[in-house]
Amino acid sequence: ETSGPWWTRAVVYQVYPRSFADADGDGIGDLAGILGKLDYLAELGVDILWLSPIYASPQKDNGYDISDYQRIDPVFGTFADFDALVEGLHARGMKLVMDLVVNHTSNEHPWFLESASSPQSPKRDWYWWRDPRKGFAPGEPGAEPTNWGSFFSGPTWTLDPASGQYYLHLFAREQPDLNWENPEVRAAVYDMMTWWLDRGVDGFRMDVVNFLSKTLPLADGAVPPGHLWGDGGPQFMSGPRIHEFLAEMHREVFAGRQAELITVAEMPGVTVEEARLFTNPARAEVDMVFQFEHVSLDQGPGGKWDYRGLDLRDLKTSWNRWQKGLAETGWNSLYLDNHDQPRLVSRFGDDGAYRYESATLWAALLHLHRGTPYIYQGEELGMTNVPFTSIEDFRDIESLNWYDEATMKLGRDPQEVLAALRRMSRDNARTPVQWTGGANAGFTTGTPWIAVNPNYPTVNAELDRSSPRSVYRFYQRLIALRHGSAVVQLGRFGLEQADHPVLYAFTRTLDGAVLRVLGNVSGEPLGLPPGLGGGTLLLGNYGAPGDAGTARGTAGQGATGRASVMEQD
Ligand code: TEU
Repeated sequence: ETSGPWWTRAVVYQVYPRSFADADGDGIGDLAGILGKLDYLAELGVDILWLSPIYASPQKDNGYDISDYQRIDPVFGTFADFDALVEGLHARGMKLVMDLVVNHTSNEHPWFLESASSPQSPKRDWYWWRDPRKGFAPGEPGAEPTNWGSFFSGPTWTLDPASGQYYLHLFAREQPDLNWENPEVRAAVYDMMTWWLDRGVDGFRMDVVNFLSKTLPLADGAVPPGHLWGDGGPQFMSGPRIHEFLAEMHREVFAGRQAELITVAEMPGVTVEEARLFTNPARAEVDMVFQFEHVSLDQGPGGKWDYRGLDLRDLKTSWNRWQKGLAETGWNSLYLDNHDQPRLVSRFGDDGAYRYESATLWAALLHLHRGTPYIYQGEELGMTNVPFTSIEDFRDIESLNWYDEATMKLGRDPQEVLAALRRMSRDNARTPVQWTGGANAGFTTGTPWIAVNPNYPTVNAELDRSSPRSVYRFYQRLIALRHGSAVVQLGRFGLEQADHPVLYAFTRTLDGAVLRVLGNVSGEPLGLPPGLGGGTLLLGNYGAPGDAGTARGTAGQGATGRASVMEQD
């Protein structure tokens, strides 16, 4: 059997610290809370903990707006707590991956305060400053240097009245983009990364890292129908110098280190062809990418709020392309859930009567592809989307800004916008992890910063782990299967029945061993098509007569296929 790098056998667990576990009762999760759950994670069997940002931050984007890269925000704890977490993880054979957010800082970062202090500031060129568009006065509508729209609604340029210049922010105005063309910026980032590695960190998940290189000169993008602003994506996604920057980062920070480190590049918009280059070990850029194709298949031209439901065949086509594309060189990340996505069992499956069957089916389908699987906190409990009732229930800047833009600028019906938020808002993934059926689901003794999902009495770790139909225990077995099976780790992927609307059938082959995975994502029992025999891993078709599952596995219908994971030779 061939064997690959250690992370081909690893499973990652993502913690979004403010919603994981609160030890000091202020209603916000913290490092001490995570420390108290290390045995829970060790028992699950995960190898790597990816920790979303804990750095000093005004928390406009829940920590993805960093004001000091080398300080821990007091809301999460102290460096003593951090060192205890590193020690606790390493003592259990687990690793710590930190979130690296260096496409932008907070507008309260000293670098930005200095840069914004004057056009003559020595740090002016650490960010993107531009005069108003030719022929426009500062502040005049249309004066923005380009017509790009922000991911969080509105323009990507904000005026600094003192200088009459605009600064660029692909995300919130509180998240100014660093200018990676400036070697001083790159050197400062590399020094900071080295500082964290020296503190015992085992690697980084790099936030929108393919946005670092912008195509120059900055120019307008096409305005998609129904949109207020242009699409700058083609000019900042995987721009002209991105490979140069990532190769330099690898050389300056990682080369020569003996420890087994890992780098995960979050790359919205990355293509398979580009990912082959980014993750080709011979190029020494990054180990694996987080791509976004499969989490946009259920969206129409209006983007994430324009929900169209998922056709399984589109998912099979997309994942097959990524499996084939990175089969020889490179490596896939496997995820359906994270802090930016709604809960998978609600989005792709059935979060009602057949929540267990659906959560376990999708877990098996995901984990048995070739790549490193990522489990987002609560996914291992089958946590679901949240029945938000009003805009006051939301906290996420992306959702709140969209609500304002859609209702105030686009004249959309607030109830329709709320329905879209209920289905796709990132806050679906950010309500507290549900540990028990007790007060606040055992997350905090205080008032949680965002309300606990009201289904916590029936969906919580204590109940799930004592149930004969435990999602947690199913994930445990999936992880153990990956740890022990070279076929699962490295087996070549082969899609079968590509055109079947509700059967997801694929094989994994290595050194003559064949693993067959069969998943019925519909709500109806499914007779297996002829010819699917031989060594199999059977995901049973235990579909119950629930709502008539359609080919489009939309929330509330779809998967009831139960999964039983066993490998037969
Ligand atoms: O997300 C980048 C990103 O592409 C997301 O904004 C995604 O497009 C959007 O949320 C889908 O609705 C990263 C972080 O994961 C996210 O939490 C941050 O808000 C963002 O970057 C800015 O740092």
